[in-house]
Amino acid sequence: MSEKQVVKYRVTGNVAVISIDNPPVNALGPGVREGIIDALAQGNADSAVEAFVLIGEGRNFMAGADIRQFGGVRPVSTRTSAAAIDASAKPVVAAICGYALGGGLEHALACHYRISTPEAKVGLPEVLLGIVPGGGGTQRLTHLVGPEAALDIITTGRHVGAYEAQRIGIIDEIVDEPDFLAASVRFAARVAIVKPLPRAHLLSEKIEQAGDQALAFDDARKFHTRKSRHQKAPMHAIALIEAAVKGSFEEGLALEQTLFAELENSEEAKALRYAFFAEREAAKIPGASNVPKPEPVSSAAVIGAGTMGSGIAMAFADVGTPVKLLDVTHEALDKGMKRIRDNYAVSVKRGSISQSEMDARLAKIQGVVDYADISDCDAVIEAVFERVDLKQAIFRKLDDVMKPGALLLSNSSAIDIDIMAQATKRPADVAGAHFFAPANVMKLCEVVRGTQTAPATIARTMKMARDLGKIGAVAGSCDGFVANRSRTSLMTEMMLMLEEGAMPEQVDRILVAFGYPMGFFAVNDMSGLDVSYEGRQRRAAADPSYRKLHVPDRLVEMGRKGQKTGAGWYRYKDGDRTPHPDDLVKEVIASVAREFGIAQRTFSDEEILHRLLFASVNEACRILDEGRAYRASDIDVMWLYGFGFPRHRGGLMYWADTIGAAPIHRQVTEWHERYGKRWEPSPLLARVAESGTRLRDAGPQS
Ligand code: T1G
Repeated sequence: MSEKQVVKYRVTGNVAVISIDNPPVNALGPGVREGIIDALAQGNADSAVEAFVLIGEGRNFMAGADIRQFGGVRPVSTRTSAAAIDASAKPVVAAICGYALGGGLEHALACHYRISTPEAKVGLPEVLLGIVPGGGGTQRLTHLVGPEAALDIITTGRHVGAYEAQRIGIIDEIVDEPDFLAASVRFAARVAIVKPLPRAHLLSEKIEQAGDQALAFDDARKFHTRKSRHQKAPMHAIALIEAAVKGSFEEGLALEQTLFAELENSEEAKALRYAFFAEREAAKIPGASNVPKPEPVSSAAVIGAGTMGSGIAMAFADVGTPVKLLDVTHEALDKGMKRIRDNYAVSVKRGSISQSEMDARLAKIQGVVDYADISDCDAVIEAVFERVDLKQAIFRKLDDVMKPGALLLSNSSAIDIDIMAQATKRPADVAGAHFFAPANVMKLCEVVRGTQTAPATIARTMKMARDLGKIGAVAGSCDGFVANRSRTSLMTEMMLMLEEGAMPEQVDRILVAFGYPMGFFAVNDMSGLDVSYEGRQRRAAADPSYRKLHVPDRLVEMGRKGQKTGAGWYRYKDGDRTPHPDDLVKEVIASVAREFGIAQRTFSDEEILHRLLFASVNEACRILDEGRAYRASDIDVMWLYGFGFPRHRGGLMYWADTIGAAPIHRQVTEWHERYGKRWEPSPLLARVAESGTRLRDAGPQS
């Protein structure tokens, strides 16, 4: 069978159209770069051709290099095919629809003109994959837009919309016409006679205007030293932009090639590539291939105007979906609406959104107190207190009022979804949609399937999450579902290690050094030690075997609830949020240890890190063994997007593979002998260790 033609060439009038046809996103897979070079040669040799249009078939221009090809051999580099465009004797017009990202934008930057549809987006997201642009993008973009804009775009990897791209000089003209290709051909015919060809790398105006950017480069380095502590790519990107300002184009290309090669197979880049694909794999639901394409949720209701309910309502309003926020009293509703207005006002003050955007989003949120007012919504999300009886009553009510086919969802973080489903006559329509606080900010939405939840319900809830800009991942219904259940083991271990002598400040230092933005004790001081206190007391009262966490209990009973009381795990000076270690906490720990006869000792940093993470790795293996998660990489997605696990480490299970299942299993077995049941090794962990396979590839069948 002939190799699929990924680059097509045809001449219309005096314009040769080069179109990329490599679904699903026109990645620069095998044959694309070669095809572009061949088409350029063909058109430049044809006297009837006076200009080119480079365009993508389907929804996108080009999504950049084929990320699956990284680490392998690429016969032709983006640098080469981009250089062929740049050197063309006849003008090449990049006609951008959809996305032009990475190597895709680099090809467009090498073109002599760039036009786009109004909806187009461009960007150089390589740093998000732990690398730098390798096809001349750092040099050409800096020449085109100047160092300041180049620093912003390349070190953040963000997408730039068509109008902003036009304003800063990436896009020459925005074409809002039904036949974009025909308009592109007309544009090319028009510029065919313009000489000399405008070549981005020859433009120096924006660089000269910027003058000495030493301060800007220093500021960028200071910012990324803090923000991207463990990542080389942003710092290398800064060096490349500086090279574009200070040196020749050829020198800049050479440096780009060197730094790209250094990063391409770095541990950071491999982990970030894994995270990229894990996120997309999480969207795939086994056994749902015959489920029809789910309808969007075009209207929603949220029950409960508390912190979570308000945040969920904002998430819908943020994407323009009308949402009704229901609470049983006007007072509660007014409080929730005020919270929403205050949150938006903070965003306006910060400049994240404009006042008009705030007003538009508020207009999407309607407060109601009567269930009859939400009956027509496509989805309803219950977000009330974690009380079984209350949730059951609500789901009985929803079953009565909601239109057929509506999604009946619970934001519960732990209560078995089946309990809510059994309160209805339509259990197939019931699922969990577990958002993470703050719900309008955190990207993870844990979609929880009850035993009777229909695949179509899961698929539509996952689409709802994606349309909200969230990352959905499916969890089975068990205590704590998957994300919280896998993390609770870590939190328990963290509290118990205190009794053995590991101090909060040591644990937090290790977690920050590992890559977390904040230590967990400092985070607990922010959220409040009292938040989980009541739940622990209830569990202790209900379950005599429950292992009480004496140290946090004592602190709460002493009134040390965290920042809000000026002291918790740390002491805080008036008005200052800087955590200061407190000898009084050490005394509480020592007192608990004495009372319960626990020997105090010092810990190595490695033991603390391994005690914390191995506990969760073992729990994640139990979760997979029970079939509560489809795949280990889904758990990694939950940790990345729900708990801020350092992305450059790939995820919990990806990181565990850097240690190895066998050493982890040996250590868990040793701790099982020392500490008892909570450390009982998961049989799945034992099987993976025995088989020598990877934890990140594990699934229920492992
Ligand atoms: N390579 C390989 N596969 C890709 C891909 C890529 N660049 N981009 C997407 N896919 C797959 C994806 O895994 C999924 O596969 C399907 O396409 C749909 O993706 C030389 C070296 C373009 C904004 O970082 O940001 O260029 O799950 O669900 O929501 O200097 O895809 O169906 O099997 O995300 O419409 C730089 C990455 C590369 C862009 C579209 N480029 N892609 O979003 O679809 S490095 C990127 C995206 C580079 C140069 C350097 C998004 C999208 P499957 P999707 P979408």
